[in-house]
Amino acid sequence: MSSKMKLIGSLTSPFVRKVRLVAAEKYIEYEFVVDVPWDEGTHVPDFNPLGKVPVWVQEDGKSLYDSRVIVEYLDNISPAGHVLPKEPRPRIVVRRWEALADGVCDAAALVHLEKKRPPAQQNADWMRRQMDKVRAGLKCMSDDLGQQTWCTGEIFCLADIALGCALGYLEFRFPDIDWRRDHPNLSEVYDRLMQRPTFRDTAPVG
Ligand code: GSF
Repeated sequence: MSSKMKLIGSLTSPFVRKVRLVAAEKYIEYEFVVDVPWDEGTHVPDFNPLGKVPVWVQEDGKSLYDSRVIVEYLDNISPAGHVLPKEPRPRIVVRRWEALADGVCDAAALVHLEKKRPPAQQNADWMRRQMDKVRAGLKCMSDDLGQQTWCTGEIFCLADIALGCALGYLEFRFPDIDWRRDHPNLSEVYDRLMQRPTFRDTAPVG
């Protein structure tokens, strides 16, 4: 018996936001099941052995993860609003943008987790190492974006979605990182992205 497709995730994860944005930009219907993997009674491990969100559950009950696989799946199942180029070379450029933006989120999320530990157990060197990745990643994104409208030029695509999720996550969890001052072009592109209802509807809350 097939049921509606489901997305399992939290309202703050930048990786979950990336999937929500792609589904919204492509008018894909699904049920959003809010489940925070850190919560005591989470069901996430029942759908993803890695215990991470997002997890996409297909009509036949099969789970998909991680966010990059889910995004590629969504882009394939609906002809509307493609977010990934079909041609190999431009496609790789977009995937590298996604890897850079996701990597900034990975590093930032590790620092966010480390800060939840008792102060005596927090490793300053580890957090500094991760924040160096965040800062270097921001500089690379700013350099690569330059003065273009979107990451890969004149067309909005997954690169911009991934970039927006990273910037929105930093704004939400790390207000002390002043990327808007350090990189005015990133500030402009995020404001441009936030003019889209899909971005406003998926901004981190909580
Ligand atoms: C990363 C997902 C992830 O780290 C993806 O989907 O792209 N490569 C994966 N999710 C975090 C929440 S958050 O920081 O976005 C997660 O589910 N962590 C739970 C855990 O046990 O690590």
